[in-house]
Amino acid sequence: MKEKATAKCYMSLGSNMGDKEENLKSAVRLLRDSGRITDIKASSIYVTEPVGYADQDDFYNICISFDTDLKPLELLDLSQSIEAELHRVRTIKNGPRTIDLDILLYGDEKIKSKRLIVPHERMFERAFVLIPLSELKDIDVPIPTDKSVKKLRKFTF
Ligand code: PH2
Ligand code: MG
Ligand code: MG
Repeated sequence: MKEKATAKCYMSLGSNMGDKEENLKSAVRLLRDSGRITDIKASSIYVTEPVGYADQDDFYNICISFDTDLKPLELLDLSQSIEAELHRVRTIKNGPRTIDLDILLYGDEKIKSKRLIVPHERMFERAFVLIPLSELKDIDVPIPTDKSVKKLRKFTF
């Protein structure tokens, strides 16, 4: 049988409400359990100061890489269904959330549609994205970074 074409993707995940580490684990397990995502690799967990809206708890952030046969908008749909399942409620823009899944890179595609922009528009200015991502991909991380991003421990799911 012909193998389905897959793309290598990178995602940033963040949580700053409830059991943050468990929220990250649940999200990665739900991605895996979709059956459409293979070869998941995860960075360490980082504790990061909120960027943007400041009056909220610190985040736990990770990055993951994986292969998928989902098309970009299908991957976005899956991410948003996982956010809904983990009880993310959208209130304040950039405010507290149980889980946020952001597509950073999808193969080497450049996408500008109403729902999705890839590469993620703000990824190159965010230390909480670039530092975990640098564990998975050879990229330049600008230093010094503006906000505190501290490695906490290895992440397993
Ligand atoms: N996500 C945001 C806004 N600010 N700050 C940190 N430290 N980590 C995040 O994941 C984060 C943020 C919007 O999604
Ligand atoms: Mg985000
Ligand atoms: Mg998001």
